[in-house]
Amino acid sequence: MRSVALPIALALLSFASAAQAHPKLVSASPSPNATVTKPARIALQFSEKLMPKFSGADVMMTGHGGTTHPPMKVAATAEIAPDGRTLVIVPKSPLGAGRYSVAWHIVSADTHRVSGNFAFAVK
Ligand SMILES: [Cu+2]
Repeated sequence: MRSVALPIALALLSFASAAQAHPKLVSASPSPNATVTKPARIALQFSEKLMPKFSGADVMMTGHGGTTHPPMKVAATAEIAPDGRTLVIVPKSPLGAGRYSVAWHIVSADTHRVSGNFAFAVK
């Protein structure tokens, strides 16, 4: 009996871990490495629902006028859109021309923690 039960247990285990894949960033607006005109908001859509309390992003200005400077944090609010899986960041004042990086960290509803970052430019 043992020789049959073990393979079944292993098969169930691998099925369970496949079902709990980590959340992924599906799309971002502005998209990574894009140059855009004054975005009113930055939207990051993930593959799974997020826990609002543990999900957020920091937006940093990293350069402007052709120069690079130490990252300067942009004042912004972050909230989860009604779909439950999109993190929306709204800068308190419009983003000026320059380069920005977005460092995001999220916890999905199944408690997986993932983080990442990308850059875009405003012309
Ligand atoms: Cu700057």
